[in-house]
Amino acid sequence: MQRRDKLVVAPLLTGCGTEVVDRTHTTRREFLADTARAVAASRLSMALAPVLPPPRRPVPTRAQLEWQQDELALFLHFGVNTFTDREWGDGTEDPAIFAPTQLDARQWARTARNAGFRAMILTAKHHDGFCLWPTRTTTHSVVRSPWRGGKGDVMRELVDACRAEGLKAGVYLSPWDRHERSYGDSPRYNALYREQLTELLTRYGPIHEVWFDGANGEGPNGKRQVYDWPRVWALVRRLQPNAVMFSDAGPDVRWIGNEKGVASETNWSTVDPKAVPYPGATGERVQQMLEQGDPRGTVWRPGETDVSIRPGWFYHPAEDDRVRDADNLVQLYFTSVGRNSKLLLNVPPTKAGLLHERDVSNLSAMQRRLTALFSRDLVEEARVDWRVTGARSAVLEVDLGRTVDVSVADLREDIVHGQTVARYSLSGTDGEGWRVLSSGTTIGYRKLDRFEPTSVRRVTLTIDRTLERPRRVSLALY
Ligand code: FUL
Repeated sequence: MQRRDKLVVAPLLTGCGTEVVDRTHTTRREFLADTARAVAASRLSMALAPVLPPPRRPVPTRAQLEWQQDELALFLHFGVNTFTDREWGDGTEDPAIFAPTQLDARQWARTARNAGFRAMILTAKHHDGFCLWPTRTTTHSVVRSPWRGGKGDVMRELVDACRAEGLKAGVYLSPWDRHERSYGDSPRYNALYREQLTELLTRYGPIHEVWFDGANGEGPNGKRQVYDWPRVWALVRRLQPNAVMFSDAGPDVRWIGNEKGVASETNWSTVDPKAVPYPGATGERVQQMLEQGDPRGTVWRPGETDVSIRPGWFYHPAEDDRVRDADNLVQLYFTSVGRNSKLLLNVPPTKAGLLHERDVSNLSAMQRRLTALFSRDLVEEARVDWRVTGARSAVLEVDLGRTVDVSVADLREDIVHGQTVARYSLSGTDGEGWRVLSSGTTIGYRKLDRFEPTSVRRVTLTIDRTLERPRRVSLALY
């Protein structure tokens, strides 16, 4: 008697589902023998099967990649505080005090573009609740100000200036609102906040970054406002799918953990999203995640370094002599962009509505310094040899063909494929002994190392540890 059985072979490690093998058996013994052979074969295939590739490590979205490649964005803190000379308004300010006499967003945009910046982000509403655009949600706005006869719209002027100068536009909308009566009445205020966002994200064309700060005070009813971040984020995704959202908790870009302009030397663009559950969360683990990211992180969330060119975020005449100079600004570039971050530099407009001449001239001096510094890459005409030396190590050897002085190394991973370097060192020789020029941990989008000018003819970059099979790292020397 012949029986047809369907023998089910679980492929275990092959990872491609269950195979069904059609066999013909004559006796029960044959069936058992066949089964035993199949099990042995499957064991063999277990032994021979390649180990499953580890889950893919995170990579940036196109928006996150472009955001990082832009390197520099200008932050503009402007509003009633500019006129009261304060940092935080309390919401009782009379809208009539907002009266810039020469507001010229083209001057902001030209300054930004000439200094190498690629985007501008405006505080459309700060904690005082005064709206710089004619919103339908409140009368506490430019509509009640004498500026442009109550017909003005700073957001519109910013966006138009960005378009005219080839910059991207972004918006800051403070969730904390010290003017709004519904603040603290959580569902009501959350609905108003979403309406404000909707106006900002539907009236002005493409917005490339939406900036959320986590400030969360008490409402006039004494109750703490509970923000509904998941709904806010979903709204932004729907209205501006190409925008990146910034906050401590991302979801696209994270805060770098301080406002001094200094990213951590170790800076992974991946994070564990559970470690910073909402903007404004505090704690040691939160702080470490913001500063350093996490090599085992499951999401791509690069860090943004926000800092002001002056001590305050808003313009104060008393700080005109305390504007960061070109040296200081170049240093900021090294400690932000040069540490796998992006620099969001605040340059606050004056009461006139213009960027102060001191700030403008220091920015353009910074740009000249950076252009001069990076004008000639000595590796460009050199012989370069890249070798993978182990599962997690590699070496890049450069022969410059002649002895030259170097003082800056510019290292880059191709982050389209993610970030993998965890430790490296760079050494050079002019023919007599090798000297360590710099060493570090992460590289990411860009790592800039400055060191004492050193004469070298050959330079070796040793990648000691990576998280995955090493991918080529690029090196430029200046
Ligand atoms: C902080 C605010 O409290 C400051 O005023 C400023 O806007 C800064 C960028 O974010 O949380």
